[in-house]
Amino acid sequence: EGYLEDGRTGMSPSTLKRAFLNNLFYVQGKFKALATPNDYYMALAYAIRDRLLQRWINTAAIYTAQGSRTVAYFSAEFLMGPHLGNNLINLDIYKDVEKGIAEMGLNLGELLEQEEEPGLGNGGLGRLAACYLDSLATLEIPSLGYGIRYEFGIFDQEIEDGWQVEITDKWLRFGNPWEIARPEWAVEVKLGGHTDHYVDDHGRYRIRWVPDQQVTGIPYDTPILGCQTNTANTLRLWTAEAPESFNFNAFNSGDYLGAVYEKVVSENISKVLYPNDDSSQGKKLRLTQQYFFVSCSLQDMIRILVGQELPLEKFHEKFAVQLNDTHPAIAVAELMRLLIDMHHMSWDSAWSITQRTFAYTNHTLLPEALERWPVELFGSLLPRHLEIIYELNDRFLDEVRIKFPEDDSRLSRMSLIDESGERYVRMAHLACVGSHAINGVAALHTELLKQDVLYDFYQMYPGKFQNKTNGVTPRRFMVLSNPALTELVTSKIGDTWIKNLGELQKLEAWADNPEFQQQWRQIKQANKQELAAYIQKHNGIIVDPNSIFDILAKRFHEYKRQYLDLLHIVTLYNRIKANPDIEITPRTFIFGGKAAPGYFMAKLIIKLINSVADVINRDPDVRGRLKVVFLKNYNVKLAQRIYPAADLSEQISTAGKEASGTGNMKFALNGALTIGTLDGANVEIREEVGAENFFLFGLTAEQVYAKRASGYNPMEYYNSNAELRLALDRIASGFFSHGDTELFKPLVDSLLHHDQYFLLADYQSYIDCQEQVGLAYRDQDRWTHMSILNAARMGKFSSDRSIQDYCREIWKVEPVTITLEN
Ligand code: 26M
Repeated sequence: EGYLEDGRTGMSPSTLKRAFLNNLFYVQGKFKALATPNDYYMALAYAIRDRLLQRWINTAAIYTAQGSRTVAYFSAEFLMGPHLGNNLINLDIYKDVEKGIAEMGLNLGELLEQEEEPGLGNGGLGRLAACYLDSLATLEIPSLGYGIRYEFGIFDQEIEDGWQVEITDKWLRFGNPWEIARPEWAVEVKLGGHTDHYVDDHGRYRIRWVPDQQVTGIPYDTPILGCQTNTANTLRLWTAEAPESFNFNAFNSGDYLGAVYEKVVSENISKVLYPNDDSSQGKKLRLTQQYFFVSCSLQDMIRILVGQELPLEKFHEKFAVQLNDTHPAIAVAELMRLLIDMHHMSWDSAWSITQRTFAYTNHTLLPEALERWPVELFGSLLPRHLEIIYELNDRFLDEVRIKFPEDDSRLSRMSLIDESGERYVRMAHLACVGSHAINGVAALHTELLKQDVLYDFYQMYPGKFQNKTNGVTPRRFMVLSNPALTELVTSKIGDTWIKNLGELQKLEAWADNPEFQQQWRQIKQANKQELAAYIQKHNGIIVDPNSIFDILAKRFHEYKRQYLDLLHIVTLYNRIKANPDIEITPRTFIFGGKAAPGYFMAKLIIKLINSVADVINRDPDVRGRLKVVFLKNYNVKLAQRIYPAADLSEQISTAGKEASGTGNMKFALNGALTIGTLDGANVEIREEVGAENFFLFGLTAEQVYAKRASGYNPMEYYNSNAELRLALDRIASGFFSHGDTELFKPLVDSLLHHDQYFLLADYQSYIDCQEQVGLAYRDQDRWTHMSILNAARMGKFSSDRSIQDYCREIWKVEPVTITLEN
């Protein structure tokens, strides 16, 4: 009573309100009559940021004082999604703030909508990094995320005449209240040039890198708050700037424009995220990005180490570095260079530290997606690193020779340099050799890595291989995105499941309780209604919330088989056209996802979905039974609306192609049932939920390999399956393209003549399985029972579990409790 809380830290509703109005006035310079929704968002964001800072500074102070062992998560992508809502959840003040905002006549949901999401990633790999930061903070593990502060993140997707159009993502347009620049910790990064081998004043042999370009890396820090803890870790992203002095000569010699040009070139390094999620292109700028953020980060870590008065020999004791795929794998050579050339350590000591520092996560089974760089390009950018890699390779191949004598083909298979044609540096091999642990991201994926993609490395270093099945954060993908379901669950089992997802199992006791079932259904229904309203607003299509919401949302890729989903849709359509009175469980097919701008087939599939949608949604014969919707610009924000509204989750990749998948986990956590193949983490999801609660179809990975080996002929399926033939013929006939028989020809032909991903082989099994889905949905009690069990059994797929496994089995780090005293 009468006591005034500190306006920047106090958590009471009245203090929060005062802080909000203060910020509106003093930060945004507005009063209510002139304030825009964005002003309100910013005023709230700054109020919340103030409350984070105290935790953030305390966390940093305690880590520094204790010299805590720290995880450094190196990733070219962090697909964070909007911060404000998540911070409200993790601070446990969402409800209070919602109420306070409402009392001022505003709507929190509308303010949250204002935040431009930081889309600094393509898809699964970048989102995984973001979930892991959330779990690391929640588990109170000292950790840093290191990456690139792209000025333009993943493009915004527009749809014009059914085609994907890319728009640059100007996410920093209105400023970013969540970051703080730290120019005092800027570092210099060298590029290009050549090396000098010389003898120093003390007669010692030394190597000097004489670069022809230099850039400055400026760190920008974002606090990563744990859930219901005082821990606030740091995401440190680097921006490239031209150094103040490097082009002084150019200025002196009067080449002003030349010097400014150099500045522009430097700043290009952190300009844009590459929008492809495979490694097909081999562009020099991409390698420059990778080296830039890795060098900045390792130098930063050395600064931290030295600041704590620890010797360089303790680098691997202070830090565990996780390489998120091979994108940061150049770190292996860079740490060697820093230790040897800059800090004069011996090769053997440097190598021992390097191997004990790094661990490598692989995310792909597609051999064509393994990163490799032409030796010439590599050497022109990183001449010293190429020398180091050659030396590493010599020593490594000696080791291989000792373990496997007289096996030249093994040597050339394992070499860090691919010499089968044009010469390439193989980044996965560098990562394997330079790391003490190598992991896949789901049990099946890890097994296939050992049997196939990394078979030789498994034979060489069996002890390095581990599995770490992916996980997702229940904070963002349940508590924040599905508040009604969160409340229902909490009313039955308390709220500790939020940090201990295994406790969801207690819901099994309620799976057949009629009242609980009804509440569960009502929430799903309300979530579907919200998505239906969104669809009406954005697509102008009216969908029926009583129909099955059958959803496929992920990046577009041939192996993910969006096209197989379409063949099912066209088959149902054909059935109705042939037999107008046929009984079909009404369905709304919803798609979302971006295609890489240069991926012709993926873009054509998007066009086909929109073309099929146009025809089906207009056809009175199917009214009330089928609708098809393509939601543009699938991103984290939209994903948070989609998962809670899904009845059916489509996880239909060709077995053996999807490393894990994480969308599959987010759907099931929100009570969707899965129709899926035995691929990636689907295998483990099915194990957890029980075969009777999972719609399985398709060939196994083994059967796919066998079929490929014995000569797969898709045409046989076409010839022998009338419904399949009708579906493909309908697409080829121009029925969905105003009579144009050329437009979709590449898609039809690729199935008939190649079908690399076995769509035709799996077609009938998929159709039959979908029939079972339709029947199951008609029995709503049975469906609800299955839905509850799916959510109840998702405990394993919390990213908290994944991170605990990484901590214990790879990183060997312990939690550090943060107190808020002082
Ligand atoms: C590489 C080089 C140049 C430009 C871009 C890239 C690149 C960027 C992203 C390559 C791959 C990228 O992402 C791959 C990815 O997202 N993989 C997915 O990772 C998830 C998390 O482990 C898995 O769940 C998915 O199965 C896997 O496809």
